[in-house]
Amino acid sequence: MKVTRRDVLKTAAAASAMAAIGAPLTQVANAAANEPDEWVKSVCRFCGTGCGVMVGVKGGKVVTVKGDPNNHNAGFLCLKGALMPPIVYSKERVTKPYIRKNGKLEPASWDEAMTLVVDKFKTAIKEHGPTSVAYYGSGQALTEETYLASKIWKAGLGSNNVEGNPRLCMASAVGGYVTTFGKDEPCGSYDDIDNATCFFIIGSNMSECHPILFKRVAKRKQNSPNVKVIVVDPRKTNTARIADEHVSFKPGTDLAILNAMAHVIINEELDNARFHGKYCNFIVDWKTKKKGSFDDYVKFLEDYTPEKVAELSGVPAEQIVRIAKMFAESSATTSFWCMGLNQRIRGVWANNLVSNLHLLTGHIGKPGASPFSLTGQPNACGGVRDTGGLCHLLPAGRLIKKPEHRAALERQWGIPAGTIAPKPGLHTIALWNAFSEGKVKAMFVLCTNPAHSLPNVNIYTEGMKRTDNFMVLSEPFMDAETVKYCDVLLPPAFWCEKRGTYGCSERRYALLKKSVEPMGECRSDFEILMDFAKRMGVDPKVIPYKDVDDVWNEWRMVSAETPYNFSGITRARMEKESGILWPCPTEDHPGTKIRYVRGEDPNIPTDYKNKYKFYGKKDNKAWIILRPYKGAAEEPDADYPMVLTTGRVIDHWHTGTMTMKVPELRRSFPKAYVEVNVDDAAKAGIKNGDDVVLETRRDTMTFQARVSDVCRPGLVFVPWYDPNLMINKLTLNAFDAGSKQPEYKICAVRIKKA
Ligand SMILES: Nc1nc2c(c(=O)[nH]1)N[C@H]1C(S)=C(S)[C@@H](COP(=O)(O)OP(=O)(O)OC[C@H]3O[C@@H](n4cnc5c(=O)[nH]c(N)nc54)[C@H](O)[C@@H]3O)O[C@H]1N2
Ligand SMILES: Nc1nc2c(c(=O)[nH]1)N[C@H]1C(S)=C(S)[C@@H](COP(=O)(O)OP(=O)(O)OC[C@H]3O[C@@H](n4cnc5c(=O)[nH]c(N)nc54)[C@H](O)[C@@H]3O)O[C@H]1N2
Ligand code: SF4
Ligand SMILES: [Mo]
Repeated sequence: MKVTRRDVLKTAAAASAMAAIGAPLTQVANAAANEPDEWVKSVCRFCGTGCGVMVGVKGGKVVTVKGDPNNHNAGFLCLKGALMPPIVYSKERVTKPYIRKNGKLEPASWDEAMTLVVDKFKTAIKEHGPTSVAYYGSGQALTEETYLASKIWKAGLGSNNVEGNPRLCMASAVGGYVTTFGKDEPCGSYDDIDNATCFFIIGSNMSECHPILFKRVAKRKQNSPNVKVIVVDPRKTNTARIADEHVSFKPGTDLAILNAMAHVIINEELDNARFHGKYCNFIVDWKTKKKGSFDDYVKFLEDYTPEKVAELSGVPAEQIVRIAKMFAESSATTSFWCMGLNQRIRGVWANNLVSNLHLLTGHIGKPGASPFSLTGQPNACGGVRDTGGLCHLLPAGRLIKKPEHRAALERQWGIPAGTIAPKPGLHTIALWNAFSEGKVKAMFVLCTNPAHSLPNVNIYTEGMKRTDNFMVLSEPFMDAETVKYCDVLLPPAFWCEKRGTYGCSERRYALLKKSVEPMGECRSDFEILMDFAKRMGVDPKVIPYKDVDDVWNEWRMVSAETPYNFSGITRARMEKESGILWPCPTEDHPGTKIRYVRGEDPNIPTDYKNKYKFYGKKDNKAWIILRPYKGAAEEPDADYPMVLTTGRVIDHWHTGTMTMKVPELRRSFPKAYVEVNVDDAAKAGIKNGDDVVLETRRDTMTFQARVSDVCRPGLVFVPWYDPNLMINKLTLNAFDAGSKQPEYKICAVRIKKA
């Protein structure tokens, strides 16, 4: 049957609207206007759900995509995924290198551009030492690209200044998992959705940010009416609309709510003493790692009675009791969380507190029961967390600061002992502060748009304007904000124009095959980084790669000695299969859906004495860490009486460089706005559509009001996708002491009608 583009979009538009409430999506892109010559297996460019896509190619061009029926998304895609092709051919594509001359970007040859880049990096290292150069990458770069960049800097240039946007995104989740379990990354898989009888969704707007996963949750609920959904979010999001219990609270007080739930669970004797007695330690003081007893925990929780917490948080005590019982009494509870917990100055603590509930009740390590942190970007788990693309990490969960970990990598990489510098590099905010202060001299920015995405961004764009520092940017679109500030602009191959892997939220790694040739003079980020390293004189032994497959095979080898173990995830398997979940020690291993459980997790001997082994910790026990409630960095006060929070909408991706190019997506959200509660609006005399001035201690900006019941009173929300209304001029750059992740989710603001 011949189907027109209009038909596709009609279905797609309906699908987009319905995705928000979890109604079934049609396989929109299946109804392709053009029947392609070839379908190439790949992965969606956008969120951490990691949907498999089939890229339709005709005459050497991408003409359409459809969902991969063999991947976890079972052929479904959301609108963003379905509408990727026009982005590739945008008129804004950067197709040749540029050098800034007298303030203007002028076309240059690759050789001119790279000669200048290398000259700046070499001069910086010569005059100011290796810590004056940095790499700032992305959870959207391919695994092989991030692994390579991290190795070039740490093993080749002697600089541990390797950072990227995952610091803004997943750092608190890493901190949470590592402190609780001793190892990063979720222990369950997406299949848990089909077995859970209670979903505890906190600080995640899944329906808009992980739509295809949310669809699976909604389907589970629809098919099994006993399944309960709890949504803990100060906004009544689309996710909250399917909830049995929507818990709205004063932003930031969810730490107390989580402790109050533990209080209720113990009070009602709904804890699983057999589980936590055998498999958990209670850590009463994180600094000294002092172990205590269950009784110490009970005592600690006395401060968190539902009544006390009701007063603090604004949640009725009875609702706290109800959700605690729902969580504990279900046969299998899965928690999902995302930036509402991570982007907080107590992000790591918030992560610990969710895991505490799972450990207290034993809702872990069985089908349908797991504490599951949703990853935002398509490869934040993959490229960055797993292969060590941050300033304190080495591949496979090893740490720069540990001599034995550095030695292990030096041995595996065949480089002289002592090559890797012992001191971690600068974390993202410290790094951009140092760049703005002229202390870091040369920055390589790749696959991220920091001039839009950093918090309190005016400071950093001022810093980017300095003439005594240097920034090279690899960016496919001329209208990306950071292009305004770079000294050299390089044209990268985009998504389907290159080959490599993404690792999504559930530890699933899948291959993106190259579908078409790169446009113009574009080169893959792998090729760009290899060229850079060679010109920098990095020892060929450090970068012995012909192509990305060589990098992948090295990563398999490097991971093999660790519980990550990718040995069995060969390129040949990836070509055929639609993603494999690590650990996967052998070529005939199916991949791991449940970690830390004997018989499921290949890291545990089949004759191990116990069912569970939390091998990330020396004593094989998970840690229930006693974390108190602490407020936000900038609480509302008399001058700035309201809370500003920021986040996402279903149809746009981050800084809008890609989704703003798709007419259908742009039309649905053309411009940023401010969500105001009806009562607050009435008090301030604000009507729907009025211009409203938002003022924080950083900056002032005007947005159109959307008056609704989505935000609770006292809270306003602004989506951050709009380059013309960058809310990050107003947000705060305070960060979590452990994870160094900024508190994008809470700052103080005052609003008035314009
Ligand atoms: N459509 C779309 N999808 C995306 C992305 C995108 O740009 N667009 N980006 C991807 C990326 S990288 C990420 S990290 C994820 C982010 O995915 P999410 O974290 O789900 O999205 P956000 O909108 O940033 O924030 C989630 C929720 O946190 C709530 N929140 C605010 N303050 C608090 C608080 O104090 N406590 C709690 N519990 N909640 C609070 C907000 O009201 C909001 O609904 O999305 C991924 N998916
Ligand atoms: N206010 C506020 N700010 C936030 C957040 C928030 O919730 N609120 N969330 C934070 C989070 S969770 C995240 S993850 C960050 C994301 O922040 P960014 O990473 O800065 O945002 P993106 O728009 O995803 O930027 C990716 C860039 O890479 C380009 N690109 C696409 N493909 C390629 C490629 O193959 N190679 C290269 N070299 N470039 C490519 C895109 O055009 C785009 O400019 O923002 C953070 N900022
Ligand atoms: S849910 Fe995420 S991965 Fe799946 S199609 Fe949509 S944006 Fe892509
Ligand atoms: Mo993110």
